[in-house]
Amino acid sequence: MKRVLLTGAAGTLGKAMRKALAGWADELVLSDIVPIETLNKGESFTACDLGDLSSVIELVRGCDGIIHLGGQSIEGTFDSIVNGNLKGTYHIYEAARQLGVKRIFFASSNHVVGFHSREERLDANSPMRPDSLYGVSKGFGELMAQYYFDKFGIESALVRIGSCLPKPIDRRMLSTWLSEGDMADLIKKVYAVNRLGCTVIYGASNNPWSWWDNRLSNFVGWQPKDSSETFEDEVLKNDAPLDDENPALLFQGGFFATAGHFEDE
Ligand code: NAI
Ligand code: 15L
Repeated sequence: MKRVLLTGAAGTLGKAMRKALAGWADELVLSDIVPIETLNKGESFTACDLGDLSSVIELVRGCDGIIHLGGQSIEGTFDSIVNGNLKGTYHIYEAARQLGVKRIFFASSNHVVGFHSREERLDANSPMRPDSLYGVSKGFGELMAQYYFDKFGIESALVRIGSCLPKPIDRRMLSTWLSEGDMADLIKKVYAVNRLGCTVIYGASNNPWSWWDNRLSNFVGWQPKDSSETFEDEVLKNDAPLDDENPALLFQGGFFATAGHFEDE
């Protein structure tokens, strides 16, 4: 890869991917609404609000791939989600169309399907059942990607990330955990595969308790190496089980499915 844009570069995953992808692209163009002061070799930084189309077009100019992590990453009011996630994702795709970028890694979320029961096994054909306005916004992003693929041929990986952090920290994450190394490897595979199309991929490591089946995206060649099993004893010791009656236990999205609904004032 020559010049790849990383949106949301100041965030948790952005920081982790900067490290894990060092040297992979000739230039990693970091962007965020929050400034990044210290740059490593092969990185540049451009501040940009994803909600502003003309700034996003200037940001995307000269890039040959986009890893789109930027935006609201948890539940919030509708207004808080509109700018980064609805407008922002549209702006990324529209800039890609105008400037000829052919492939996008879109950080979707497990919360697109968070209202499925934990008894179900999901694959790429399972219906969306968002558990939050945040989950709805990721579903919107996936549909935007499909539209730009069908009409303009822009390919996307729609990566329904589970819980990406250095190690699983609660019982639910024994099912949803994605290691940072497996995530970085997925990004590389997404840009290496000959034909990607517009493909849903569940972003989880090789966890024995996973709820998700990635056989429909096997052609991408991603084989996660890590497993939450390594941390099972530690998690069970440190994270008390939820009360059996807690409805969060029923749903894959956990507390996103049961937490309060934020209303704009
Ligand atoms: P984060 O909240 O730490 O990072 C998001 C970044 O986007 C922040 O640095 C923020 O400043 C930036 N941002 C927000 N609004 C913006 C705007 N209008 N313009 C420009 N930048 C803006 O989130 P995290 O954990 O790093 O997640 C990255 C992406 O992956 C998010 O899209 C999130 O929804 C998705 N994801 C993350 C998961 C995880 O386990 N960390 C799980 C599922 C999805
Ligand atoms: C997400 O989509 C969030 O961005 C992240 O903060 C976690 O809460 C994750 O899902 C999860 O489900 O664990």
